[in-house]
Parts: sequence; C-alpha cells; structure tokens
Amino acid sequence: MPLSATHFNISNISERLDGDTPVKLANKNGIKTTDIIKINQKKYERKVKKVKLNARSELDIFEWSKCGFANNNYWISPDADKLPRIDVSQVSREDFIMKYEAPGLPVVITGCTRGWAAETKWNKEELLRNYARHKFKIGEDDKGNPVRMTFKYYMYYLETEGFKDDSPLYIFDSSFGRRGKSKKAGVEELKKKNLRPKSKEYLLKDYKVPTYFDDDLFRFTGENRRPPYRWFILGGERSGTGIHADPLGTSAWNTLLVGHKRWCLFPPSTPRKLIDPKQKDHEAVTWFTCVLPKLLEVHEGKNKSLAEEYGMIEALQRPGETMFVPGGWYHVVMNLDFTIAVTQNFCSPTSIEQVWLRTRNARPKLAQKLLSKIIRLSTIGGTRHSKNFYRNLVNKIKALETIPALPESSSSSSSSSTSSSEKSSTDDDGDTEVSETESEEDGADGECRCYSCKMKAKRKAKRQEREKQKLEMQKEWEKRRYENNTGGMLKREERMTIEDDRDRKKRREM
Ligand SMILES: O=C(O)CCC(=O)C(=O)O
Ligand SMILES: [Fe+2]
Repeated sequence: MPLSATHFNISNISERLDGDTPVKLANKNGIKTTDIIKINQKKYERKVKKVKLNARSELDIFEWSKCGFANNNYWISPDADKLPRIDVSQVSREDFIMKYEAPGLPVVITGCTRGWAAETKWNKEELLRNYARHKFKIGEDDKGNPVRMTFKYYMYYLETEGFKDDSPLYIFDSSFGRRGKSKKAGVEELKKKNLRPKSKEYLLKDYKVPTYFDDDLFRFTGENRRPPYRWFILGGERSGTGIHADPLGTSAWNTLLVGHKRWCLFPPSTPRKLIDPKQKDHEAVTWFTCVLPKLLEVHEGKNKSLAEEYGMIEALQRPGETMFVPGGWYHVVMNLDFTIAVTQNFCSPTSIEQVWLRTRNARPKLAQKLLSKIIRLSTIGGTRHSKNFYRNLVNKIKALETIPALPESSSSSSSSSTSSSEKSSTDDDGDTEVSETESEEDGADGECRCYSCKMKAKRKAKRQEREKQKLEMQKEWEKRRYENNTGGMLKREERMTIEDDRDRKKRREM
C-alpha cells in the first residue's frame, strides 16, 4: 500500500514477498531462539494465546493479522528525516539546554551509547542467554494488571506468528529497575544448560543516563514514590507506541541499540483531535496506515498539508541514536525491524514549570514532596547545585501559584503500544481516548498512586475480594443447608403421612 511519496522499497520487504516463511527469514537474520533454548511448542501456543487474549481482549484471537499490514512497506527515505543530529561529545550541556531543551525542540543525539555494556550485550543471543526465563511486561489486561511473557516465548513469537501480526506484541517493561521485583529465574536449570541466568536488574548496569538528562528532579521524590520512568523496550517490526504525549509534561530520551524506529512528532500546540482521531485501535501501525496519509494530503486550494501546517517532524532513528522528546510533544513510534531500546522520562530544572503545572493537579502529593525537597535544598544546597540555584527553582514554582490548571488535553497523557504499560482515561471534552505511560495520576480523591501505595491498594482490593467471596460461599452454604433441612423435613412429613395411611389401613382391616 503506497503511503506517501517518501516511502520506498527496501530489500527486506522484497525478501519477504519471495515467499519465505517467517522462520526462514529469522534464520537469514541470524540466530534463532531454538538454537539457544528449547521451546515446547504446545506450551508456547498456550502461553501466547493467553497473553494475546489478556493484553488485547478487544481483538479476536484469529484477527491479529486480518489487516495484512505485514505486506506494507513502512520505511521512509532518509531524506524525509529532517531532525538535526548532534554528538554528545561535541555539544556542551549548556548549549544543549540553550538550543534544544529550553526552546522545546526535538533533536537526535549520537554518541550516548559509547562505553555502554548494552552495545555488546543487548542483542538476541546475549539476552536469550541471560534472560530466557524471565518474564517481561507486554501490556495490561482490562483490569489494569500487568500481562507478562517469558522472554524465550516472546522471542520465539517474534520469529513465528509475530512476523505476520498486524501490530505485534511489544515488550515495554519498567520493572527491571524496581527493587526486589526481578529475581533470577530457573537458575539451576539454566546453569546446567550452560546459560547465564541474571537478575533483570543487570539491565540497569548496561546503560548510563546521557549527561544532558541526568539532572532529574523526580529523583528527590524517592524511587518508590516517583511514577515509573524507565523502560526496557524490545519488539519486532510494526510494533510500536500509539500517538501520545508523555505523562506529567515530562521530557524523554529514547536510545536505540538495535534496529530502526520511525517517529512522527508534533508540537504541543497541535490540536489533538487532528492527530489522534477516533480509530478502531490506538496502535502505531494503524496510525501510520490510516491517519498519516490524511495528514500528508495537500487539499485543493491549499499549498500545504496539515502535517506541514502543524509542524510535524518525521524521523528515522538508527542504532546508537538517542531521540530527545521535549515535554508536551505528541509522538508516535513504530519499529521498522527488530529493535531494542531504553527510554527514560525526566523532569529537569529547565522543564520544571511545565511539569509542575501538570503534577500539581494530577499528582498533588508527589508535587508536594518534590516542592518540600527543593525548599530544603534551597536552604542547605545540594551536591549538584548551590542553594541559590534551588532558591530560584522555588521562586519559579511559587510564581505558578496564580496560573490555572493546564487543560488535560494538552497535559500529560498517553502512551500506548500494543504492549506498553498503559492506562486509559478520557480527556477534557470527554470523547478522545488517551492513555498514559504507567505514571497514573493520583486518584480523584487525592489517593496516592506511587508504586508502594498502588501495591497496598491492590493488596487491599484483593483482600476485599477474598472476603466477598468468602461471604458469598458462606451464604451459599447456608442456603444449601436450609434447603437440605427443609428437604429433610418434607421427607419426614411425607413419611408421617405414609405411616398414618398405613395405620389407618391396618385399623380398617382389624
Ligand atoms: O520506542 C517507543 O516505542 C516509544 C516510547 C515512548 O514514546 C514512550 O515510552 O513514551
Ligand atoms: Fe513517549
């Protein structure tokens, strides 16, 4: 399907059309999952079906490839990519802030992965050797519970049916950095097979936050209170993240280690309804197939497409490149081939105002915690900045007191992918579905949604559910007992009548 003049064929698409089976293709691209670890086909089929049903209950299990998106070519010509590139070793932090962060302009940064262990360790083979039995988050079920999949099954899925699924399952896992969350899985068994089982926390050691982004003020709110902010992302072609702006006005960096990602970015002022119209789903591939061509059309009497009018930026992210997404920018991302990436959201001193305005309303307790920490630093100073620096931040925040809440439509919201952890909400005018990148707002009653409070609430809900079930069982038991008793009584009555009849008969005979 032609998408725009900028699309062109590349060999991997024509290879596919030769009639190669997905497994053959995976072979061509190198190592296969089954070369490294055994897959029990039956078990795999059961698991993948369950994951699909849970992660996307709206989609019939037989309809995952009904649109035939696997036959489309989504690559763009490198000429369509207009984003500037800067190298982290050549542009100072001050210049980065002045040219890109402060004015809120996206940019691609090269050189951030220099020296990262991830450069050599984040590939199919190494990841399979280390994490084959670990479960990674794929998405959420209808109740908001995480849906996870064992890594070896996920990789096998990508090499088989994932190859033709319209919008394949996508690993979007934020738990790797959580204390006590990731344990070694199947250690002994893996050791016997000469595999190296690792805790998922090791992924944290494989990369380093690029210097431009390491002054994240949310670190002051504590690891457990702050919203989820870092994700290990791995997926096959056509998987991706639907159109959204990152939550709480935070900015993000997204570093790609393997593969290519196609991005479309829109400035915060873009009318959301235009770029996020009601669709049958919120998948990136659906957006690139159905929404983008309309935005690229140049209508009669106009000399510009809507994409041009609103300043859409297209980009093709390559291995080793880091995308900087300034707060408030809408973006939609699709993987063009097998990709491995890491992304983090942050609130820097430069973007504190826009984050504050959203956090103040969406997560009041978190905002309060952040403010009190900055106030404290303004009296004692910190390791990174002076008292004066923090005093300025406090003043900036205080000056926002009179500014009304930002409308939700231009605030936080949404990240979605087939799989990414997501939460849906309805925007201000009530008709546009948006979803958030895990970092939910405080509840309507101001209830805290930090990790530990969320867990506490979950445990409470489970306890209540158990108690409800117990009560229902008790009632059921009492009902049965009652019925049995009445049954027994009836039988007794019947028996008495029969005995009476017998007596009467006897008497008559006498
Ligand atoms: O790499 C991707 O799929 C995009 C990730 C993203 O935009 C996000 O996490 O907010
Ligand atoms: Fe995002």
